[in-house]
Amino acid sequence: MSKPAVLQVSRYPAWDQERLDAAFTVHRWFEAADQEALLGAHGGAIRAIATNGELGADAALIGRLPALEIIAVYGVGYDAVDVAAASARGVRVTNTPDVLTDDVADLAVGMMLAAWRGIVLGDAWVRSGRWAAEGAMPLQRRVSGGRAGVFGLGRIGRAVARRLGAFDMEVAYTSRSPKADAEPAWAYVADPVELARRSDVLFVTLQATAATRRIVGAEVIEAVGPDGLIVNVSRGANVDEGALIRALQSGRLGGAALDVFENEPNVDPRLLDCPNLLLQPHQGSATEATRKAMGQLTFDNLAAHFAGRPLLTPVV
Ligand code: 8YV
Repeated sequence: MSKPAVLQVSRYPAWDQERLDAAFTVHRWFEAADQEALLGAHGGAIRAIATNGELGADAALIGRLPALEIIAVYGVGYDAVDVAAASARGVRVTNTPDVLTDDVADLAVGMMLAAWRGIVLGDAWVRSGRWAAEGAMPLQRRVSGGRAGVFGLGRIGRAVARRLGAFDMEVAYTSRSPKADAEPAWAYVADPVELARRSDVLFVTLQATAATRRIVGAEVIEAVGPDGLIVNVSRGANVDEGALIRALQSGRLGGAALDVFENEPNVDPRLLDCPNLLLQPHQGSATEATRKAMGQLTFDNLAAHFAGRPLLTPVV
């Protein structure tokens, strides 16, 4: 029996690539010199798209694949997939929830620690000889006992909030509604501006949708304020990057730690000159163990689909 044809939109680690190549006839969109020619030659036979959180699959691509049955996303966020276009055609969509939650939460809390304790500065202080030449580095900010806001109490937001308990932080959160599985000590604050106002650090952990675009705008950013910190591990689109840059430049926001950006991987060059800004290259889930689990789950969803078994982690 011939192997199902898969359009591979994003590059995967070698271990995932081998498994995919063994099970499917894989057409590599990401390295095709002529993507039109690839579609012309194979588009009619392609039954699955294998993609990632950043690249997804838009309506135009979905529309070019008449035999498409499933889109498997290597990532929990599927905002880059046109889910409406897929479900209108009965195309299934899967993602990789749960397996990456701890890693993303670890990085979020790590970025807070790094930002407030000046860990990057401290490293440079030793390496550059400033310690020996000038003495101790400037005093930094205490983390333990602070007030944290978690904007979006989904899986990742909850994992962040749980970790903050270990730092004796006061935790409040915003979600569409109070969450039954929130810990009793976590206060529900419906209004994001109010949440920001009462937070020393605001974690942006909400799933990105059209409705959440730039939801962390000037008003929320300025409510975090000149002594506050914003940590974003969700999607760049959830934050108004222009407003964030202006607030950092003018001191209306104390600091930010960003793992995600509006235009990845080409970040706005103005960010590079902003004070008190910690940058990471969208690496929240990027540990070997987690990426292996994500690759396995992506593959298992595809394999289940073609074997006629229930999908493991369907979105639709
Ligand atoms: C990955 C992500 O960077 O899970 C997500 O939504 O954005 C990340 O885990 C990505 O999907 C892998 O390329």
